Amino acid sequence: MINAKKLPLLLFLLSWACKDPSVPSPVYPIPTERQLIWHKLEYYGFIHFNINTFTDMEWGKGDENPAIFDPTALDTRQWAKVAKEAGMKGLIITAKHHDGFCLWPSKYTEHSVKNSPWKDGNGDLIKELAESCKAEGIGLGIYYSPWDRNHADYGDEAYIDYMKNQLTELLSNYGELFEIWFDGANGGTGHYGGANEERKVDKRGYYPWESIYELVRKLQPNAVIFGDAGPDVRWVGNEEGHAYPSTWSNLMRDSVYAGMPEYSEKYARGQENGSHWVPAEADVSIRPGWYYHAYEDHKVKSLSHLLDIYYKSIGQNSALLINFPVDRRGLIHENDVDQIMKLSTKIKEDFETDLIHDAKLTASSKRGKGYEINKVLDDEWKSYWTTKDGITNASVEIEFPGKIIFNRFLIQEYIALGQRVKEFSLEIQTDNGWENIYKGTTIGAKRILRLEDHKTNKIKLTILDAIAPPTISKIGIFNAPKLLVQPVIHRNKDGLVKMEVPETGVDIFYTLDGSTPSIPNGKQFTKPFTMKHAGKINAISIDQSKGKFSEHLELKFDIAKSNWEVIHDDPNSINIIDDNPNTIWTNPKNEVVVDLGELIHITGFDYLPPQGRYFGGLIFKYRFSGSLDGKNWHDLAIGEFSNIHNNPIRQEVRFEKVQTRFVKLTSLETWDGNATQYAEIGVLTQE
Ligand code: FUL
Repeated sequence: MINAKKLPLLLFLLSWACKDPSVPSPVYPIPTERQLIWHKLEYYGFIHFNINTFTDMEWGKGDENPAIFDPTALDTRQWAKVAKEAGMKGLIITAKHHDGFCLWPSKYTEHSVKNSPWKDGNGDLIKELAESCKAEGIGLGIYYSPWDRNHADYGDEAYIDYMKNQLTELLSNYGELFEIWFDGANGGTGHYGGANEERKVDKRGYYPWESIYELVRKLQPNAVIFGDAGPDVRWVGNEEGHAYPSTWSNLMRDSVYAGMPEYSEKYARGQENGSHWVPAEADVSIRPGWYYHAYEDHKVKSLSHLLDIYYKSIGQNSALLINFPVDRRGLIHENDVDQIMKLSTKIKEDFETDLIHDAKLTASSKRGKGYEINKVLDDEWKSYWTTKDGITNASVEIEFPGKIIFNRFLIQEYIALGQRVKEFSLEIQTDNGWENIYKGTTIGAKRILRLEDHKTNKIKLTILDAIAPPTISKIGIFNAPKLLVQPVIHRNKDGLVKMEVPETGVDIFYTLDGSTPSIPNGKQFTKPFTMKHAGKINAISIDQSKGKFSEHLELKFDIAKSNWEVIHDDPNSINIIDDNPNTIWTNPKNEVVVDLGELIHITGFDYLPPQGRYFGGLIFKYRFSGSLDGKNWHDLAIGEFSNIHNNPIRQEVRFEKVQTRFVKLTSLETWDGNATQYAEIGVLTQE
């Protein structure tokens, strides 16, 4: 019998037991509201377009004549459309780069579009882009270089006023901005109003960052500020676009300053015990350079490279900022558009179906109502699973009605309460029990594991260690289709042929008779083989489980260079006949002789200029000669490689069939007057 006197106490105890569990306490540091909004952007674009586009430089000196800024078909709407269609949430534009040239008609300088022929000096590129971004529903951000190689006062107090005045213009006149990007490169040689000297600044003390940040906060309260040291978003420490398997959003911010030499090594990964929330942003250009150079038209990153960047940035707790070097017309080049669209199609494909919705989830620790494990299934950040206070080790079993195949595992922490997970593992159930397939460290805003195919009906996620009870807002499981790109084929000097694809589980089929390969017609590539003669290799990548295949690749090879010899003492001269496009030779003389090892009929020759990012000595005017004995020479071709400096691809020259044993390539003139460089030279034997 219930004692009536004790009833109030019992009711109290009952209501206490049924009470909703409390919100887990935050683990500091935590993101600000503006950082949380920024986290959701995840992927946005960079535009490098400026006076450098017209000087073909990466870093302008500041002495450029604004009259050269003259795009012929500038269309900021095209930029915004490309970004939007690619899935990007905004664009950041180089309003002023190190050369000081301004894309808006700033009141405070003559080094700007107002003195250019573009729109007769009446144009305002920032305004045009702001309108285009608005029309496409994406955000706008501003890159502003603190270093200014044009300004006479750079290095003095007066320049700081100039900087603040310019920032006031940029932050007041173009609507809401989502990010202000301060570059870490600071001080060095420059024009500086005609002084033409080197100016070093004290990286810690010269810029009054606190008052600059105050100005940004006042004029753009919702914008995040990017810099090596944040304060809101930090540099990832490389320009290759990747974060790290362990990436913390916490940073010892007060120990970092812009342009510090040890930053990449010591701070770029963040720190578990970092004092401030300063998440990473990975920046990378879609081409080798940040600015447009026609000679990089054939160097736009491949789909497999871009996909790698995506998984290593967004998939490793970082935002991703991909740069488009807008060309001299004022457009994102067709090649860049093609590649970025391929990336967006592939990402959509990879995450099309989340298999987790068919599964039953069980968590080892339950906090209670409002924090159940099924909270990881929706797309709402604010709904998350967490454990009881004090529990920092817990697991989740994900059970499917039957066996599934998966190769991507996506997980997100509810970062509004701080980044917590320090160590986790992933297991699958096999006939022999649980098998570990991954052991990792941080998760953060998003972690995506790019795995091999695994077949199972049960997956177990274990949080092995965390700073505080884990708060997991999303888990996703996907079976991404294989990346089916053309195989990469390489034949070495001795004629050994190798073929590669970027993903496991993809097979290569090829033919040597010129026909298109397929599964019945073609041989599967299993190991390198030798092909010394001239011929064609046709190859495709096939995902046999799905019956899907890539576009086919046809490569023509001439005779292998196995018996060839460069007649020169320099051991590096071999680089020009090693059939490796990445090795080069710089020839102090202007001619080189190659012994082909036997008498052969040739119908032409080819020259591959150096393929690295920085090169010189490209042959402009040439003479190609042949000899039976290496002493008596006769000219076979004389001519010029007219556009090689813009487009440094393989050059092929044909002539009447002739028998020869020695060949000589003479560089009558190089494009820049420097000593001749070669990646490869070869002969053609086919008609
Ligand atoms: C660097 C700059 O020096 C490059 O030119 C480029 O703008 C890149 C995004 O940042 O620090």
